[in-house]
Amino acid sequence: MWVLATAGHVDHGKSTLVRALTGMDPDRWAEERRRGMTIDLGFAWTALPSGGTVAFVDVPGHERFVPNMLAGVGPVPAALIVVGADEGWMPQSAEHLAALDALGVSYGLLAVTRADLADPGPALARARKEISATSLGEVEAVAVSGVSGAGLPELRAALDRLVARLPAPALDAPVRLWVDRSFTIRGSGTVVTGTLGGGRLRVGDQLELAATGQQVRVRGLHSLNAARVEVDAVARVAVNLRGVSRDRVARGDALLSPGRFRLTELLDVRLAGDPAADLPATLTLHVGSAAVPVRVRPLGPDTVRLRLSRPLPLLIGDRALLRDPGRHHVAGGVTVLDVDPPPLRRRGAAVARAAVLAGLDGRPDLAGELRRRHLVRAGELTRMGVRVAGPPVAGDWLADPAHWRALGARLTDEVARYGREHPLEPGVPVDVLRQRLGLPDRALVEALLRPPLRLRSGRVTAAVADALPDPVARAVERVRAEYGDRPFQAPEAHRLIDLGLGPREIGAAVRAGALLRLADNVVLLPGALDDAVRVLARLPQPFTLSAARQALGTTRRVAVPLLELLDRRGATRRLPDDAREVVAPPR
Ligand SMILES: Nc1nc2c(ncn2[C@@H]2O[C@H](COP(=O)(O)OP(=O)(O)OP(=O)(O)O)[C@@H](O)[C@H]2O)c(=O)[nH]1
Ligand SMILES: [Mg+2]
Repeated sequence: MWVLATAGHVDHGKSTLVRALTGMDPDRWAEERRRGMTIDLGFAWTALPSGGTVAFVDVPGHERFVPNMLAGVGPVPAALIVVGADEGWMPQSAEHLAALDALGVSYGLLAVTRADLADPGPALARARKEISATSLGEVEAVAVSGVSGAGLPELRAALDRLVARLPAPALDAPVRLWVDRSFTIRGSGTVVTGTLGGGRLRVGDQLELAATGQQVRVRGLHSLNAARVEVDAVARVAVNLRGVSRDRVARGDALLSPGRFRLTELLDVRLAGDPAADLPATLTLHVGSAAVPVRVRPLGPDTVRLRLSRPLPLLIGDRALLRDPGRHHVAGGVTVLDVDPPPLRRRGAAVARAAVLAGLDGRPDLAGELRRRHLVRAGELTRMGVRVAGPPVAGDWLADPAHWRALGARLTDEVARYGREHPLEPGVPVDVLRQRLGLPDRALVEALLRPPLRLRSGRVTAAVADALPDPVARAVERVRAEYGDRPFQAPEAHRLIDLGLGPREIGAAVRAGALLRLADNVVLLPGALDDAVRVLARLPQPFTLSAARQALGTTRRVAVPLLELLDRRGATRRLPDDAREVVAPPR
């Protein structure tokens, strides 16, 4: 099934056209039928010549009901724009188009209706011109009459061509069903409806209501008026919920896959439309079927921070729009850049933040998020809409590689410092290290340990220092100090000699686990193997020697034996074409 929303000025014939196409009346209310005007969203569907089904969310055109219109369009990324041949382009034609543009809707069709009343040519030319300047670009246009039926076969054929182009939904996506209606059915209880844009719903599923966090269970499902056990996106769907009373769920709420969304009240966004500096301090944010008052704080020329009056389940990259309800003005489209932005307390923080936002585009980017957040749980990133790849450093913690290396170096320093401060204690308690490094989890301290550091009865000790003769231990310490922050660069042969590390000394250090030998005269610090796998796992797989060398920031002298060692250890696999892939993440 495909879903399209209508759009267009009041009385231009949207509902009449939907009725002519589907045989169903989208105006559900007696008041709508009496006044001959759509007030709230209407729903109807029909089979297309190709056999596929298209459902319509029919929206009201009157300017008073634009918020209802936006609740219908929000979750539907394709539109049927209707313009009356007799009246032509009108204010709500423009406002609806501005809304579609702000939401980034890029699939649509133009129907110039009431073509029995006037020559459709001028209206068609004007509408096409207006539409072509938006995210919709060039659209197919058809002249029709909802009354005589002229042009309807052509419109159906054009609908078929349009839906064939619509992108396939992601069925493995978590469910975020924006509620556009809620009502009760006697004997069944609460029912909500919405447009399912991604994922899959099944009877018995456990879901979560965004507004209250309440857990609910799917008791029954309907799509196109038929009971279903399972409904795949894209679909219009009615969900009968167990465990929630009708007054606890309303339009603007969302049914969510549990634990898969972060509810946020603070957003940093990029604007397309009015300059940030021109925005009023309060506006209404429309996203999905929700409309939420927000306070606006400009950060950069086209970036602002929004404080929402109630939390919403938003993801990086979500599209939304800001509207000034008083002026009937779509202030602009919004692309969500960050759903968990840092507080701006210090002087100059806003300027610095604007500089960060200038480099973001709303495409979730794992490496960038790690760079900015340093250390973050995988689940938290997933809930922001970031696809997590590559192994965690510990538990479900992901770390920025450079930050992780710096932490490793600081850990070594702290262990040494504690040793000087408490010469009689057998090492540093893990929790002391956790606190000194400002880490949120003991598991991170343990994961940072590299020989010669060891964990013994809850304390970290530098074991090798005792096991190695003094001059060798000092030489290893020098290597660690010089190369700790560039773990994939090996000291040159002459540097090893300067340090007093001849073959025998290197042998002793390798046996004690203080150095790692890749080849004659090529040694690294012992953590380098795990760190290398972590870096390589983030490359597109498989990767070439040269890609690995660049990612590791090293030379062939190190990269070749390093990869061979990883191959032997089964961490990487060499493919017939000499490319490699990461097999097993480090422990
Ligand atoms: N002659 C003629 N009349 C039409 C045609 N389409 C709609 N009408 C009439 O125009 C009036 C408005 O039509 P609707 O379909 O209610 O318009 P709408 O766009 O849904 O209006 P809102 O929902 O209020 O925005 C009705 O009286 C229809 O009968 C058409 O193609 N030809
Ligand atoms: Mg209507």
